[in-house]
Parts: sequence; structure tokens; C-alpha cells
Amino acid sequence: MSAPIFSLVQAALAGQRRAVARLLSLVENADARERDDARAALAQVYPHTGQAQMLGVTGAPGSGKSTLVAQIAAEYRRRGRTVGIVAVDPTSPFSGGALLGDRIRMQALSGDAGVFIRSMASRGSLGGLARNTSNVVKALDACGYQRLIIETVGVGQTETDIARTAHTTLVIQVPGMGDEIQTLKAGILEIADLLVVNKADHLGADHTVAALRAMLELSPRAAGWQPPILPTVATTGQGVAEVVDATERHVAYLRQSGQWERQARARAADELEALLREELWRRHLAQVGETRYAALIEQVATRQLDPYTAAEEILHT
Ligand SMILES: Nc1nc2c(ncn2[C@@H]2O[C@H](COP(=O)(O)OP(=O)(O)OP(=O)(O)O)[C@@H](O)[C@H]2O)c(=O)[nH]1
Ligand SMILES: [Mg+2]
Repeated sequence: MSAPIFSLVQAALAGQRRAVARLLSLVENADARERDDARAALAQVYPHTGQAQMLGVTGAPGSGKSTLVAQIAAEYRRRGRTVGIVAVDPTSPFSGGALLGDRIRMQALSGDAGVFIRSMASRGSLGGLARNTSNVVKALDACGYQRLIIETVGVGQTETDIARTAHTTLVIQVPGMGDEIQTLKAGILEIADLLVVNKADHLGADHTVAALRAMLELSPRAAGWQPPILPTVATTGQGVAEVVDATERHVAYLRQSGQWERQARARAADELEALLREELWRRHLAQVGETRYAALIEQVATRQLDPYTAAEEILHT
């Protein structure tokens, strides 16, 4: 490892904010040109991870994720915890203003040395985004932030990926969207550890709470953790203390049920598998060469070659 990277990581681990910021930029680009440096930094950081509690917050655009995240962070601070916030925004290339809006919303926290905020715009594939997010989260964890909050817009695969990164997944619903049962995307109830009905100051909040309760009763969980339904008004902070209580209760449940350990193992397995896939893919592709690879695809597409034989050929090149 190069000496500058080693000292950068040391400085970040010691809590120097500038070094933390640089470390995050480095590991966020683990796929890009600084790949080797990023990997070296992540390797150095890794033994220091595993301390933070990670909360994933997901919900439809405009449901109040950022407002709620800022409130949750403030509540954690009142309870003496340091906080890292990662705002993942896969939509930002299309709606450029979102990140700026988030920054303004988070400003109340920005003078606080116990809070570190990072916004990530999407680059490349969503899979890449999930991995880069997990790298940024690891770095913040290693740098000593005790509570990490990951905000992600509800767009399917990313939210599920990010749910796997977090210990606790909070799903936001808002009232007044017609038939709630329709608006709840398939799979969202399965990933929710906490269900928050934000904008509880709006008409119909009670109805939304009741609809969610009915849904949970329709698909009861076998045993163990039952997701609580928590109304909030993120703009005023109403209900936020109860949300934070619920995150702490959920983590306590994970620990005493043994799920904390199982999650950690599942995460390690996932991560190793993803890295191996990617690395093997990269090596085989490099061996075969882009031109030959393109030719093989062409042959498979035109039925001159079957995909099984083509794969064997690539593996044995
Ligand atoms: N009335 C009311 N407005 C709220 C509440 N929470 C958030 N808002 C408002 O809803 C709007 C969207 O809030 P954001 O926090 O930006 O929502 P978001 O989910 O982060 O939005 P994106 O990141 O763009 O998807 C803002 O104008 C907030 O002030 C609430 O509990 N009640
Ligand atoms: Mg937001």
C-alpha cells in the first residue's frame, strides 16, 4: 500500500474530518481509476468496522425521508451518539435539484462535529451504487460514527440491496395516496422492520395506519419481530423519539435473537461472492479479450454456438 493512503486512513480513523471526507471519496469510487488505492484503504479500514448500528430509510420521492432522517439524527445526538448520514439518490441525474434540497434540509446538523453527512449520486449500475454505498458505510463505521442512517429512494433493487446493508430498515408511507394497499409495492412489507406513517398531520393518516395494520395482519410473520407502525410529523419532530426508541429496540431484538450474528454472516457471504464474481468475470474477460467476447456473443445470438459451449470456451481460454 502506498504511504499516503496508509496515513490518510490513519488520520480518518483518528477522526480528522478532512481525512474522513477524502477517505469516503476514495472508497466511493472503488470501481474507478483509483481502484487499487480504494481497495487498500478498505482493507485497512475493515478490522475497525462492525461497531455502528445501521438504519436504512426508504420511501417514495417526497415522502419526507430527508426531513425524517435529519430529525432522527438530531434525536440520536440528543442521546449522545455520533451520527453518519449517507443519502443515496439514484434519481439525481434526472432531477438534479434533489441533492441540493437535501443539503439545505441537513444544514441544521452541519455545524455539529458529531455528524458526518455524505450525498451519493448514482454512477454506473445500481449494483455498483449498492457496493459503493456499502463501502462508504464501512468507512464511516470504522471512523467511529455510532449510528449510520442511509436514505434511499424507493426504486426497487437498490432499496432491497441497501436493506441488506442496514441492520434496521424503516419504510415510510404517507397518507392520502388513495388505496394504500395498492401503493405498497410488493416486497416492501417483507423488508420493513419499522413502518412509519409520515405526514401524520395530513388528512387520512389514521386510515393509512389502519390499512398497514390490516396488511400486516393478512401476512403475519411466523414469530419474532413484528414491525411497529409509527406515525410521525417529520417537519415538527413529532413521533421521532418513538422511532428512535423502536430502532434501539429492534437492534436489541437482533442481538438477543442471534439474528445480528446471522445477518453479519449473510452479509459477509454476499459480499465475498459479489467480489469473486466480479473479479473472476474481469479476469476471464481480460483473457478472452473484448473482440473475441463480442464475436462469441454474436455466434450465440445467431445460433452458430450454444451459450454453454461459449461459456466453457471463455472459462478455458
Ligand atoms: N406536512 C408535512 N410535510 C412534510 C412532512 N415531512 C416532510 N414534509 C415536507 O415534504 C417535502 C418533501 O420532504 P423531503 O424530506 O425532501 O422528502 P424526501 O422523501 O427526502 O424526498 P426525495 O429525497 O426528493 O425523494 C418537504 O417539503 C417537506 O417539508 C410532514 O410530516 N408533514
Ligand atoms: Mg431526500
